[in-house]
Amino acid sequence: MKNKNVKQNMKFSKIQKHIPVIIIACVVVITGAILFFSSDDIDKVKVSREALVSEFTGAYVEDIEPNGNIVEMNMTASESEVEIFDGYKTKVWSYNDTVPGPEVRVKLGDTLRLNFTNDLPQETTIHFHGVRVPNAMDGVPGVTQDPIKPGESFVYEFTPKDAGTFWFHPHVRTSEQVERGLFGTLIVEDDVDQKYSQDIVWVIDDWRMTEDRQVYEEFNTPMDLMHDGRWGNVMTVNGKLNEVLDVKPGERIRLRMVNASNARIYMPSFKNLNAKIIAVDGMYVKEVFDFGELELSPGNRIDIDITIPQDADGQVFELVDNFGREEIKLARIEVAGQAVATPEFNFPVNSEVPDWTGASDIEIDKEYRLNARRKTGEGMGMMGGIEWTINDKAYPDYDPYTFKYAEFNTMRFTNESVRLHPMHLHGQFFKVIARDGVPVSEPYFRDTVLVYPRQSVDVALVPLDKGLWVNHCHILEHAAAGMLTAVEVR
Ligand SMILES: [Cu+2]
Repeated sequence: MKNKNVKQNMKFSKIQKHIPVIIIACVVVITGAILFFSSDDIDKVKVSREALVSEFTGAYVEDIEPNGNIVEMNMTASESEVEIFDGYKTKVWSYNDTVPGPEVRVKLGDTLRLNFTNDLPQETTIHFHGVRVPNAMDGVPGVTQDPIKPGESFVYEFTPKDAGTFWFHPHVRTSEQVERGLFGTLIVEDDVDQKYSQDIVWVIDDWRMTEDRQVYEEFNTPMDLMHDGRWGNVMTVNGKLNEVLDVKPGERIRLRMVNASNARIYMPSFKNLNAKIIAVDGMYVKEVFDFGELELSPGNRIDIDITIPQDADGQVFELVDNFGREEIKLARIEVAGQAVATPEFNFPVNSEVPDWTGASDIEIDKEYRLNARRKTGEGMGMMGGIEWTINDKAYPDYDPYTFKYAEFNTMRFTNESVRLHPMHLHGQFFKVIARDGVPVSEPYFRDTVLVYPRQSVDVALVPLDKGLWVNHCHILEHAAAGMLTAVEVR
């Protein structure tokens, strides 16, 4: 017995000695099992491309039945003069003699017929930014149409498929022609618009001007190309240095902002005035969010819904830009008069915008590496030429990519440079699904997304519009220096 006891004690003490090792082993095995099974295999059911397409269905129409009403207008691009600074005539290029050009308004379902004449000393075209037009109406020379020569005319005709805020500009020597003043807005109205007290467009632009208040006529300078494009020294809203919107207390305003600058990015907000973003790049958001939290890159549009407080008589609300180090005043709202009843209705959101949760797990179909290189055969140093590349190619050298029509497609913009690139895709809306590999859920579609230095941005789309569509940086100097490619939807 004694011996047995001793033996048992010895066994026990052996086990005791091994307890720490056993515990550690158990912890390792259990932790491993948790890590192995939890994130990928148990909790997360991987989404399929098919499921993401069906979630998208209904977010916007594939096509629209024209209502038979044709809105016909004549538009001429020509050299003219405008008065931006009191007492100074600034020579510009304009549509119908104003900068911005016409604010074209149609109702959803209307067909726009634009009889366009080119009276400029250069070839030109018109591109309707963000509008899902038939491919032949997209205005890209060498891709969808021949350039319109001086003295020639062209009829642009289409029925916009989406209501919202859009704009148009040339797609020939764009960095020069837009800077000289060629741009206008296309507003496609829906029934909601009639409910607002006022429905206003503010086109924000910057100009690089000389001391005698003329457009500085060297375009695509090496400095512009090496940096973030041509940033101006004069800021205008609707072509004015001090744009003012007069409102009454209680009014509810739909304010549509367009960035028509060649390169400048804004982070606009109102001082002391709450406003909600209801649409981005023309399209209603799924959930409204605070104005002041979204960059307005060249090409982008932001629509906001503002209710002027009932007790705001005599107040002034300034629109300011805080993208750079110094705050810039852009325009203002001045409140005066008897208060009016505020129109009451829900924010006009689009509940069909897909969340696309899990979309960032889908494999990236096409990566676009964005970078710059010295142009071969040119000198060294500051005066040397630079070209901006997508996957090591500078337009007109490009590698077209095919989007599968009505399927879930993904693309990644990888910015290998230290410059900003607001990337714009013609003819399609997309959604940002990840930044630097981290899933994000923006409650809205876009047609232009800002890619910060060294950042990667993943986007997804279900293309419903067939054709060959260009895809480029909307810093117009970068596009001029090669940062343009094309995708074919088929
Ligand atoms: Cu760029």
